Amino acid sequence: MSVSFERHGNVAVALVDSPPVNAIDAIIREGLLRAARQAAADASVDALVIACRGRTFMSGADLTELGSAIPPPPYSEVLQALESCPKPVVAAMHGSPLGGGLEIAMACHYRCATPGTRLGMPEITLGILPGAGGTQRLPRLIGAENALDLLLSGAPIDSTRARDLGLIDEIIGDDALGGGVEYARRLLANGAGPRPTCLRPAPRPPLAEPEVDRIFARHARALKGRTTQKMVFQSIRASSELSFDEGLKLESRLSAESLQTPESRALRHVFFAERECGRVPGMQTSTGANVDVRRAAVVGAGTMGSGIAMALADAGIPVALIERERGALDRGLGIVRDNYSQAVQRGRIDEATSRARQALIDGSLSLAAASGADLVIEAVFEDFDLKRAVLAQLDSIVRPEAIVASNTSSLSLTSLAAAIRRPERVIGLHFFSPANVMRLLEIVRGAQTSEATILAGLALARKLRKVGVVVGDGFGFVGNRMMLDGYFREAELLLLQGVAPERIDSVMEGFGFAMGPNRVNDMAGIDVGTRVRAELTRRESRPAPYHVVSDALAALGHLGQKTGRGIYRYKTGDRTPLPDPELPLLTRALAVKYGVAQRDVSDAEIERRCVLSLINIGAQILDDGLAYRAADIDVVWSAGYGFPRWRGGPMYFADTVGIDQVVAQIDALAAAGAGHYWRVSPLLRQLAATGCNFAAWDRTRGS
Ligand code: T1G
Repeated sequence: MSVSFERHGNVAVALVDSPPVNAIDAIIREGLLRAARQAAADASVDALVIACRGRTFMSGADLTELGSAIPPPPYSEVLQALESCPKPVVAAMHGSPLGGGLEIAMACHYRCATPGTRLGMPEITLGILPGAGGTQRLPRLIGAENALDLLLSGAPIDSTRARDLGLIDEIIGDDALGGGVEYARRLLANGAGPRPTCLRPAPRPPLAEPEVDRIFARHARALKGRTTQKMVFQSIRASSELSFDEGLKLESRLSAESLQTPESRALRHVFFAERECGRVPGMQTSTGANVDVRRAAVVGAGTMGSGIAMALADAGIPVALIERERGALDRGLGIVRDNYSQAVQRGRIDEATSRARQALIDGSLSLAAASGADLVIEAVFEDFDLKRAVLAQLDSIVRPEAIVASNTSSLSLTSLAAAIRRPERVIGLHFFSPANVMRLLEIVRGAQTSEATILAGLALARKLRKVGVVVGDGFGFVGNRMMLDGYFREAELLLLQGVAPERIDSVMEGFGFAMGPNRVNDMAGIDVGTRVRAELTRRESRPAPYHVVSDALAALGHLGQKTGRGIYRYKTGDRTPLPDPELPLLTRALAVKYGVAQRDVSDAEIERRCVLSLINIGAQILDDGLAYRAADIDVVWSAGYGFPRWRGGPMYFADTVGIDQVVAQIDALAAAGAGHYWRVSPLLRQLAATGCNFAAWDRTRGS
């Protein structure tokens, strides 16, 4: 970890080298400060270039430093030294100059970047207001409206866009250091001098109202329930209303405040949890053993299979998409085609990329097409006998070292694996629909799955740019178990008690879920859950009333959006849920049948019961050894099930409520007569008794 000071003739280079991502800590700040002073003092130096070794220019503040007081020197001192340097200072960027990294570049006098560079200010995704001058310098470089847009989005932009906006001056070749030095020489030859960003004119006040509204509207969905954006706006507005120094002071105060918000703590928890879950306690995750997937095959070209094929093709992996019948295969390939052409229409990819990706997907009517694959994923209809038969057939076709995966969402992987002679190479890959979009991948470990196979699953998740969480082979794995035994079951009990579905949905959307449970159920299809639960009852039993509303609706053929009627009603071609006047009749009859009393339930109780049910089953899952860490469960629920990321996931949320409180509330529900369902999980009880919480429990698990 270092910042070296090199000489390239009359151009000095401060070269940062702190793997893996050059996150800025005290050593880097100190090194840059020294370099700025040395360049200023040394008469033989005419210009200073800041560049980085490794895969990226500085990717932002070291987030592990942000928990407590940041050690000296402060960012402000380093940036001031760079900006006031009497010789031109050039930032030469590659990789992902993000957050504090980009703020350092903005304090330089000139900026250049390699063609593949992705520049951005992701702080909002961590609930942080930038604290190194970003909100004051960015508007001076690209205008207040563009700055607001970039800061609210948190997403990176490419070099071309950055140049068009005025964020960088030049796109150089692929070698950032060489290109940076060469650019500095050109600047010197042209007589260019220092050009401090802070001296550029402030953007003219006020920010244009309608444009601000449009920008906020553009990011409204992503920022639902959040507060950081208010600070961003306040700070950007200050850039045009206050002097540069006053603006910096305001930013600094707000940035420190932002770090203390519950939202920022929760978002940072999820950031690290998503990286931690790539490591399995007791396994050497980083040391090889990873099977390199060069060719893949997917059996079953339904919505799921086609989506998985696209996910593989998007990662550059050639894939055989296999179906039994021509018609089904054509439908699958049609899904692929439509998806890619939509992506082109929406400007996500260009025509050439779309063609290249489609060319990687090869339709076939024969299982023999799986013979050359390193990874075969079966994604046929969710039926045990069918899946087992497909796996048995594959057994004699696939290469002995190939990994065989099942995309089951509910069946026992261990039982399925018995169809294969080498069950150690069988794994569950539970993709979420649409598989080419959703980030979560549950990696299911069967009783005989080997370490090498699990590591290969994790490596695949990384290659597909998904977040892979290793889970045990219990009913519904982690996500669906918590949904069916916890959240959705509670939502159904509320229906039986006479609560309107739209109220349950609006309370849970108010809590921060993207969509309430009843809307999700209707969208996914009521029959999906019914089928999964039928599988469950072959293995385990659940006390009544267990999902009796869904089962009754499924029996009536009210399967949700696809039939125009489920928990809600729908007009043809319209997905807006409308109350179904017959639903209360159905729920009342079922309530009588199962002895459930109908009563008034407050919004607070709706929220409490839905969330506590998640926490309790989550704890049970940890007790049963089906997830390694509470934080893994947080990742599953925030990445795959719409739990608000800014609340950190259900287990983190439990810690913020207080484990004592959680246990007391569940005990109170049990005492109120809700019965067996509200038995506190032993782990929760134990944590409460020892004054511990999930974060502390995770720390005892190691990685
Ligand atoms: N701080 C500490 N560790 C970090 C880190 C950071 N900023 N970024 C990454 N890591 C670790 C990560 O935990 C992982 O560790 C390893 O690096 C590789 O990461 C003052 C306040 C740069 C695009 O938000 O988006 O600047 O698990 O697996 O896929 O105003 O990391 O291997 O032990 O993600 O190639 C703003 C966050 C900070 C950038 C690389 N910056 N990082 O992605 O690798 S706030 C960010 C990323 C700030 C200023 C404010 C990505 C990446 P381990 P990785 P990757």
